[in-house]
Amino acid sequence: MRTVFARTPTLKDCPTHYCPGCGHGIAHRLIAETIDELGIRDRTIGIAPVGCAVLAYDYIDVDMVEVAHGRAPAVATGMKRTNPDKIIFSYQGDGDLAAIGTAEIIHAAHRAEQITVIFINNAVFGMTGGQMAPTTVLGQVTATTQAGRDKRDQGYPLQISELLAVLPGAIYVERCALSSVQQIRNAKKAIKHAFELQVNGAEGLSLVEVLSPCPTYWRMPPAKAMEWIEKEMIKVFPLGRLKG
Ligand SMILES: Cc1ncc(C[n+]2csc(CCOP(=O)(O)OP(=O)(O)O)c2C)c(N)n1
Ligand code: SF4
Ligand SMILES: [Mg+2]
Repeated sequence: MRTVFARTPTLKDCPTHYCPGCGHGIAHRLIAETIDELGIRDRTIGIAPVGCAVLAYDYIDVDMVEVAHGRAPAVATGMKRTNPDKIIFSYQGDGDLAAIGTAEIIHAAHRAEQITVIFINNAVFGMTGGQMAPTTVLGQVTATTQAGRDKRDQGYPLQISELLAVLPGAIYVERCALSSVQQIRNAKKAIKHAFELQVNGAEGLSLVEVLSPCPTYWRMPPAKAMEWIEKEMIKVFPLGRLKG
């Protein structure tokens, strides 16, 4: 029988711990494909987050380091500055990057660190039980906003890509989504471009924000979660290239 779709070598051949319909596995595959297509597996180092993707090092077959919650850009800075020939990427959730780690990502971009950041925005703190994140949209029910997020009590959703795009040290910022085959293809292009910039020695930080489904804590089946990204999330987090 002819193989029409195969596992890319940098994605390990093992089951993941993710819930059915979770976006993390799709994002891992896009990163692994990119690493294989660019031929950089032997010189790439990844940084795994604290969050549901804490075990990313079990799935993406490159050297990886686990760091404290939100601190990936600081660790990536040290790794890239001391190993300029390596390709350094961080993989961070919205709790990790847009809550506890807000200062780290803003200052890493401000310093024009030559790193690649994959920012998985699923609008909740998944790992800890679905609490509100800075990226939770208005009206969204979470474990800590049982009546829906209210701007008077919890403020507005934080659009971190727009914030970063104004910094001169952020050379490429794009937002994409995992809500359909077409969007997943666009996300792949964006992730590949972000890695290519670093491979080519571009002087600055590149970040790809990925709107990613969390059916478990959005309390809906996987197919509905894909629709919810298209209908609700994209209104707040418009897709496209913000910089570069
Ligand atoms: C210093 C510190 N504070 C809080 C926590 C608890 N904690 C673990 S994961 C997490 C949030 C994870 O959410 P996110 O980064 O959005 O990742 P997701 O699970 O949604 O992919 C929090 C608050 C921690 N591990 N360390
Ligand atoms: S809780 Fe959400 S983000 Fe975490 S593995 Fe399950 S679906 Fe994915
Ligand atoms: Mg999250």
